[in-house]
Amino acid sequence: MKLYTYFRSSAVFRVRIALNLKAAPYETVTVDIRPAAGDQHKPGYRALNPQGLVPSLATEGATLSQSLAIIEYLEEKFPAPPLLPPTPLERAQVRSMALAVACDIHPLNNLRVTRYLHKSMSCDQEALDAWSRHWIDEGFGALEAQAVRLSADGQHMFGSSVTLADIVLVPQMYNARRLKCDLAPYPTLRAISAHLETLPAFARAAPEAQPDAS
Ligand SMILES: N[C@@H](CCC(=O)N[C@@H](CS)C(=O)NCC(=O)O)C(=O)O
Repeated sequence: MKLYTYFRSSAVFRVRIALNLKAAPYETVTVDIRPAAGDQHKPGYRALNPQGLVPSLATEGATLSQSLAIIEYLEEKFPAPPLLPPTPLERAQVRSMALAVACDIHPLNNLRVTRYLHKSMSCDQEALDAWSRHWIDEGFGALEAQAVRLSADGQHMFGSSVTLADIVLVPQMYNARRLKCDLAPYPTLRAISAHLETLPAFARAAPEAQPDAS
């Protein structure tokens, strides 16, 4: 498998964690998404991923996009260890937390959105940071309440083992710290993330541990 990656992308960070947890072998190709490089917009990459976003995962003669679809693919191909709990109700609870981040927080802070706000709406960096922090704050408030209800040990978003919800939380916490969000109101999320970040699969997936980190 070949993962198209950029070290600081939180969507790719999710996939790296899942690949590590599954001990699935993969190689990487760097797609530098910074405006000066703009590799994601080049025709060669667009042919693989028409959205022009990372991650992409080349596998079995196809190229998959969307981090959660890729992780669900990995879950089916490599069932151990499971990233989703056994019952339909529990799986829906885990997906609900993962989607709250992946659909309702992360897209609003994405590069193409903040670039549009800057270029077309004349927002300066201060306004952009305030925008990003607002949506993280809004999302983390609800996520904290869900984690309080669903975590069994204060170290995992759901129950007492790693699930998809944990895989999505840690990269979003990384973003929140980069944006200097006030995380004091989210003690449960902070404790869970602190624990997860000590696990080798998460530590090896961290942005600063990537060969393209700069
Ligand atoms: N929903 C997508 C989001 C992918 C995404 O937004 N990737 C970002 C990096 S985290 C990206 O490629 N941004 C490039 C750009 O905005 O031009 C997923 O989960 O894979």
